[in-house]
Amino acid sequence: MDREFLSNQAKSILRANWRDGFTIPTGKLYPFQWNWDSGFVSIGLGHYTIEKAILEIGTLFSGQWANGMVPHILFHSEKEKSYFPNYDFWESQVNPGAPDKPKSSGITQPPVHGFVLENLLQLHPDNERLHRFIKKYFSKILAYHRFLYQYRDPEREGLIFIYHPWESGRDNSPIWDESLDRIEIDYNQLPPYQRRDTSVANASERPTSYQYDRYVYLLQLGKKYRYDGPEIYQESPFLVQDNMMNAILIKSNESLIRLGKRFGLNTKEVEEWQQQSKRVFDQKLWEESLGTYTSYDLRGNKRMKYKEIGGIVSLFASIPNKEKAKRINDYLMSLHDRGYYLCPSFDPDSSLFDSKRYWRGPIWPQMNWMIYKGLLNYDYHETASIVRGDILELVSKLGFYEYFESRKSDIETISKGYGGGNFSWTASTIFDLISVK
Ligand code: 9WN
Repeated sequence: MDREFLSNQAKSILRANWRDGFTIPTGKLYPFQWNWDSGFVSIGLGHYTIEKAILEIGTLFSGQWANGMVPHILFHSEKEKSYFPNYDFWESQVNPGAPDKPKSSGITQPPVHGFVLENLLQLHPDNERLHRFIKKYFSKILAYHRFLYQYRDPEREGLIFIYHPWESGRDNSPIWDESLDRIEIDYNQLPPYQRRDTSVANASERPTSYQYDRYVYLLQLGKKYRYDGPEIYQESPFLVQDNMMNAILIKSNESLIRLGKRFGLNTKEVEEWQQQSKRVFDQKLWEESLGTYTSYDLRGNKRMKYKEIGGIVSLFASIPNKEKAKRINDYLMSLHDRGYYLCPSFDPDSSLFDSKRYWRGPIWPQMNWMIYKGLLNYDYHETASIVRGDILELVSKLGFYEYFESRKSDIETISKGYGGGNFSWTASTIFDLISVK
């Protein structure tokens, strides 16, 4: 691995993807600002321009709704038409608390911003501008978490739900299949639409039309109820307490508590959420027979019994005790020993595994970044170094793609990664990982 070459390339990708105050994930496929992408990007930017790192998050929160939600996409340009569903399909103005500008989607994504700000502070402990930013944005992030606990946890259980696979960040993971299969599409009711992604990326690496119809169905359901109505909880066929969404929320809560204490801000509310969430996550989602944390299907009233990458992110949020963490670590090492790059996004032993298709098996850089940090929380240095080394090797060999092949045996026969190229979170997380000596 040529460290200097990689970091120069990473920097030039982040520069090229920078727009006016934010970074697009990749030129052709995703031409707007995405919520959790922006968080990861800010960490990379923080290494060489704290001003842009701050601006990235500031721009994202300019799209925050009055109810506290930070949307999963901000459509800063209304002229850019190359993405579906665009702002005119989402119609965020159905919710009176959605800002008129920027236009946005109506759903959210994993709330990474608390831990992102803490990471920036670790990089720049004495930067006064960053201190001021954190003090100001603390309450905005808190309002976002409050939205999640109020609107997405109506029973006040301590775990929040998602009602669209796009909220999970792991769009077409096989864990969603059963919930999506519940949806009967009436083609007289489904509005006509035209996908854009398959004209930019290889269709065999993207979700199928069966899945896309159901994504559109759920979007329409959200829109019908202004994207935050209580009817969504009552009616949505897709209603899941996602393990990763909740683990990331817990991780960001933890960061907010530390940041709040550092800057003398009130942390009472977030400490209360945190206490309950951490305990309930561990009790409700751990599946002993699989040795991992699952997601919970609120519609089907059951754990979704799959081994997949979301459960591993629990390490990043310091949720499992030592015994549980050991089972997760042993599992990762067994995959490594059997010729997989770490960490495949889905269980290679399942018939639903696909090492090439979106979220059904490939390796994702930002996931490796979180899992690397998570393993270090438990002193699993060897596994952590494999997780870091594998993603650096994949990017060195195949380029700064969105995601990568997970079978080592297949790697000699391919010359590039999958999905979008010159990808921002790939550049950003690689930048951060190579800064570790
Ligand atoms: C829908 C931007 C986003 C990521 C998601 C990833 C993919 C979008 C899509 O791209 O989702 O949000 O059109 O497939 O699954 O995690 O934030 O990079």
